[in-house]
Amino acid sequence: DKLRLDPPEFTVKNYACQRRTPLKHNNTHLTHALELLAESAAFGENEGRSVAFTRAASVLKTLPRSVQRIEELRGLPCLGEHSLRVIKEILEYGASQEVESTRQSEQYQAMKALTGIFGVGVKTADRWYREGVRRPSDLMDSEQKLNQAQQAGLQHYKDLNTCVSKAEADAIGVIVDQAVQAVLPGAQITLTGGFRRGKESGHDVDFLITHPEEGKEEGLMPKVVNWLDTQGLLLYQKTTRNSYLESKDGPARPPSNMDRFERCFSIFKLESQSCSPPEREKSHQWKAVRVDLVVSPFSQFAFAVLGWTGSKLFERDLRRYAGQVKNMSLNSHSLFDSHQRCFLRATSEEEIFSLLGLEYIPACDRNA
Ligand code: TTP
Ligand code: MN
Ligand code: MN
Ligand code: MN
Repeated sequence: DKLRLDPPEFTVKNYACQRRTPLKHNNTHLTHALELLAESAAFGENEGRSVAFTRAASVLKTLPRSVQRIEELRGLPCLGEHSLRVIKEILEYGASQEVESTRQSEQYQAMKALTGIFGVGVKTADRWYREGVRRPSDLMDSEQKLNQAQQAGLQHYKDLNTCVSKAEADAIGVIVDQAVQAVLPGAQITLTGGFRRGKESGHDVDFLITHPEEGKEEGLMPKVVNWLDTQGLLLYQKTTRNSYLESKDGPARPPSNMDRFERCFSIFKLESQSCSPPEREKSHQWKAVRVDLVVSPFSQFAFAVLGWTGSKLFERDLRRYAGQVKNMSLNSHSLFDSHQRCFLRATSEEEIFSLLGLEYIPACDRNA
């Protein structure tokens, strides 16, 4: 048992917000497998199991080199028995039977295809699956009632399942900035989501809009949306107004991880870029791109940027850490200290990390 006396190969902190997770790492063959199991668990509405696999994958992303032997993982957090078994199988045989059979299964493939339709969540996809629907095309001539989002999602299925490039995200940024400046000069837009974390492609483009003069941002979204729509740039949009102030349960305890900013889930009609590739000319000259717009009051901006930069697991662990370790409550609007019974102000992400007693993690290292 000499092995047991050796010091652990790696040390990794418990919460994703306590460690650096770069975009590129050395264990993608393992993390892809675990993330597929996480996705499949989510399709089965087993959130606990899904998060467990996601956490296990995330720990492997922080390791400085590729794992060769299961023994190297001794002492690492968040690696449950099931995840370890899958990792071991892949290290020994090159693949996991469970992962491969899940990948091939009719249910996984159908759920993947159906939840890939904008506006379709796991519950709807699962109901359709039980009614015999397998692919988006099955919905075209079926009796199934589709809401407006789902109709748009089906109509633009191919485009919306083609990755958005950084160049396309930047082109959208130019348009959003034009719209925002036209209706409220001096307003500021910030690219958030995966692109802020340094991703080279994404499933959508996320923007946060604010104005340095508190209050000027009120009612901004409908004006921006109207400007974009008038220019013929929107294929779909659903605007939700700010529900922060009028809610009864107070700012410290939002009902879920959903925030209450004025927001717009949209589909942009993006004209193809100047160097239009030939395959575009054959079909159409534009591409449907999912864009999320969020408006934040200036006083909440730092919390909003932090909350909208992700990754989802990083956000989840930030909030869990705040609650479990610091007895504080963090969301995209504020930080509440339950012990002192007061809100803690911050004007930058650095300040929020510091208030939480955390080392600052730059956006590019939040790819947990
Ligand atoms: P996403 O756009 O879903 O994810 P992403 O940008 O990290 O990755 P992708 O490339 O696939 O687009 O969400 C971005 C962030 O926004 C994420 O950290 C969670 C946050 N968010 C909220 O805070 N509230 C919400 O209601 C939603 C939908 C997202
Ligand atoms: Mn995104
Ligand atoms: Mn996403
Ligand atoms: Mn988004």
